[in-house]
Amino acid sequence: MTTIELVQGDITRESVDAIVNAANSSLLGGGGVDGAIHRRGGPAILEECRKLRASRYGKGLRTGQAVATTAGDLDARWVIHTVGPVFSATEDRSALLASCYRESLRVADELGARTVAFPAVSTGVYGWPMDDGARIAVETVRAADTAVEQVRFVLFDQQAYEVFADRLR
Ligand code: AR6
Repeated sequence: MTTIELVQGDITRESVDAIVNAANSSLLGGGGVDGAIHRRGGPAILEECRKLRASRYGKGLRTGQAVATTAGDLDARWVIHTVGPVFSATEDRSALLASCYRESLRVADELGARTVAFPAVSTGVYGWPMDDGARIAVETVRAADTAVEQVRFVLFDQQAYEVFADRLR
């Protein structure tokens, strides 16, 4: 049984087994939550991302997939990097967004992580509407077959927090 918690704040401040990063396929960092995780987590994360690119992800991590690295200086054991889909008004990409949550939990299970913090994947630079992003996040985690005991959605602002809170009700 996985319990779901909501927190408003900065995900890089969370103490959990694994923090999920809304990355891009290059795995080499970016803005938003990705930039914040690399800044606070320090160079060890990027170093491991580079090694992953050299060994397994030369063409990049595909949308909807997830892979783990060290969490560097963060108060977590691992960062799980996942690549959300860019929102499209003409094409339904929600299965890819659901895959980000499912695959991240699958990787968490492989690692033996029991507590996992997620940001609202794709709802920033990638343009996904918060309400729909929250729906997919909550539905997918609720339906997941996982040994993770606690999922914490960490929402950056009050508005995102309220949208997730509505979805959880
Ligand atoms: N803690 C929690 N949530 C955050 C934080 C934080 N420190 N910073 C931002 N958010 P985004 P995406 C929220 O843009 O849409 C990057 O450049 C933010 O308000 O980080 O998946 C990557 O390298 C939003 O609700 O990720 C990719 O190129 C949510 O996190 C691209 O952006 C996701 O916003 C991925 O875009």
